[in-house]
Amino acid sequence: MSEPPQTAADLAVGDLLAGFAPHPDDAAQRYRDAGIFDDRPLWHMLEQAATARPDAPAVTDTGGDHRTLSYADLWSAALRRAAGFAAAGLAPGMRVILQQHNSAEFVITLFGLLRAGVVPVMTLPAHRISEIAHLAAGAGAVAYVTEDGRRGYDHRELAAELQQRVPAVAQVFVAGDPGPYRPLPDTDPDAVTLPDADDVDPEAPALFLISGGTTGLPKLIARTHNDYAFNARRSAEIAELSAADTYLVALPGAHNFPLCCPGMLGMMAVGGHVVFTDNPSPDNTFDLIEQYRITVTALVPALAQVWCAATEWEPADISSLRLLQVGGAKLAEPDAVALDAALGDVVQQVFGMAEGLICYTRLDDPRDLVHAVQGAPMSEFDEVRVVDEHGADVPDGTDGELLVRGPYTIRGYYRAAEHNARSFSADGYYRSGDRVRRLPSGHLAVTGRIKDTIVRGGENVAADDVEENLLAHPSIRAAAVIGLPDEALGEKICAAVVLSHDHPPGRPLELPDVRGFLTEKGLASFKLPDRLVVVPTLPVTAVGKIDKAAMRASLLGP
Ligand code: OOB
Repeated sequence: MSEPPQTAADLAVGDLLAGFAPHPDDAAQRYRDAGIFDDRPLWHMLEQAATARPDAPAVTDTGGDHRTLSYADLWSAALRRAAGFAAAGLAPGMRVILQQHNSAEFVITLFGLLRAGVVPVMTLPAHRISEIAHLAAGAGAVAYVTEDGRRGYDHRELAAELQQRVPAVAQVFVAGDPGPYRPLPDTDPDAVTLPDADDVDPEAPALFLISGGTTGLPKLIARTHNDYAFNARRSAEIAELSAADTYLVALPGAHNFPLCCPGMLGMMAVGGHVVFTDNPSPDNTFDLIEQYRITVTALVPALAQVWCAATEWEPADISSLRLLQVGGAKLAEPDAVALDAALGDVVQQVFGMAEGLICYTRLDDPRDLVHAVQGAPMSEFDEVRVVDEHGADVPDGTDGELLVRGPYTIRGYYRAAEHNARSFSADGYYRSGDRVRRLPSGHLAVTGRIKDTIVRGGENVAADDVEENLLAHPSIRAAAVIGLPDEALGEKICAAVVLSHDHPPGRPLELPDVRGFLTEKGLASFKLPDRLVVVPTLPVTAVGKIDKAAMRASLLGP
């Protein structure tokens, strides 16, 4: 007797799993036994909220018409979109590049894809052809879901280039004016067959996040139904979210932080209201906070600093804000203190990564601890090690590299065997590349990046060491230090700085001033910058991390 023919879904799911590194069975069972893995598809949380609180507001757009969808509206829109994708031939297990700005449409598309069993690759609006083509090829994507040119960049042009470079991307769906492509599809869900919850392997990838590395091309991070749902639920617990909360998505919604830490998925887990904006500047967001009585939001440190300053002049009443999460890059202690003073003890530090581990300061931690550390792991099942350059554990209070393994941390990047051999230990720990110090309480302070060093004349100089000392200069508000090629030294130290408001206008800040200051602070002479550039702002990546690759490129010239 011959085997039954394989369906498109069988083939696509098989292909999805090729190159995916799952949790070992015994670990997954342990997490299941502990209730961490609930063996449900990720979309279950929206379906459940739509059942429990159908009429409650789920999502609001603030870009155009301030449209609000209830949970029942959102779920039925997601089902129609799921049916549309299924009718267009997208089968469960297939991968699709998703690139849409913060909006209700973005959530409808995301849950439409999830409900159809299609696996979205969560790219950011700022990604361009080099990243999108790389991610599409790496994921084996068969479609690109994006938007028209109304937001200052025409993604339909990117689509044309993408289909040339990665012909497997056979279909393009466009929000707004589709041009030569297809509009976002919506169909009667009764007209097609969508997968049942039982058809979904909860240990298989539900979606792909993009690694936040600031050098090289991004890598694909497969997050499973089980691990990502836990990420959302546990984060919501720590933030003490309830249906009474309103969360403002001000960072790009496809990033792990506003998506799931707790972000919009955490809010769905409790049936709260999510408000979207594309414009995180205080003149816009403060009005939204007042209008919607926003209680929680998430920012990167550079934006948080802007918000802090704006409390001086923005008239809007933002007293509803009870939790301001700051993460993605290190929040300097004085900035944390200033934020709490300006906004009323609302700061929560978040140290997280798309690869998994999320650390939060807790709502009842003493404020001076909240200001000084980046958080403690969210789960007791997180296995954190801090190791020296030989891989040996260091005692608490000593700097070392953070290694982590646990229920929601990946065991390998997707389809990246060579890279995984370097980034993961044989026993499954992810080598984060972050330098941290652990306190006896379990809280972590991030002290830098392991590999962010400059080798100057044979001496190793940690960039963050110089940066931290530069920040102590009264004229310097922000600083980034990179190595530039030098014939004599191998590398020389270049410091890019942004002047503070205290710097006397009209007087340039010169290299000898800075070197003198650092010498007085006791910095070794080989760590002193060889070159100083004063810049209006430091270049940042799509999610606000200092972009040292871009800095290097602009300082080296063409
Ligand atoms: C978040 O995720 P990614 O994947 O964009 O970037 C992760 C990296 C970390 O390995 C670390 O180097 C840095 O970003 N980072 C921080 C930090 N939070 C992230 N460095 C110092 N202090 C912090 N608080 O950035 C991310 C994901 C989920 C929640 C929050 C941030």
